[in-house]
Amino acid sequence: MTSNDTSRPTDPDCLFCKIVAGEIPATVVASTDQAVAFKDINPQAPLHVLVVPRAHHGDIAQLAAADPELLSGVVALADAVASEQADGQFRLIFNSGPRAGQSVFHVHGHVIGGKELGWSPA
Ligand code: DGP
Repeated sequence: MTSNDTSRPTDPDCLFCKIVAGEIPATVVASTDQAVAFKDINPQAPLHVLVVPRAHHGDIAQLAAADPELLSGVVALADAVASEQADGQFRLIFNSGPRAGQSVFHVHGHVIGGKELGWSPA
């Protein structure tokens, strides 16, 4: 783990840190000084955007413990994207750990919507 010029934790080997830094291309749909929203490369619904904090944290529990205000900023960005693209109705999923389906270990919320969603995801 290192820090960038704004003393934000980053990981030079992290895919999503590279997307946040613009080193790997992604379709960014919204951003704030705290977080970035970009389209998932493998969309599961008409709206499927990932919201990530600019700072590197491994999963949602680590983010909540380290910086609850930043987690709030991530959720607010998810809501803003869904308000613009899905009438403000959305599912926000944070996979946490490999058995829960997490494959990228920079916390990200899946913002899912744009259609009638079924239940259960398990
Ligand atoms: P998860 O399995 O919860 O860790 O979700 C990771 C998501 O990241 C998965 O839905 C696919 C997406 N993804 C993986 N690599 C890339 C990439 O290079 N660009 C984009 N836009 N999304 C990616």
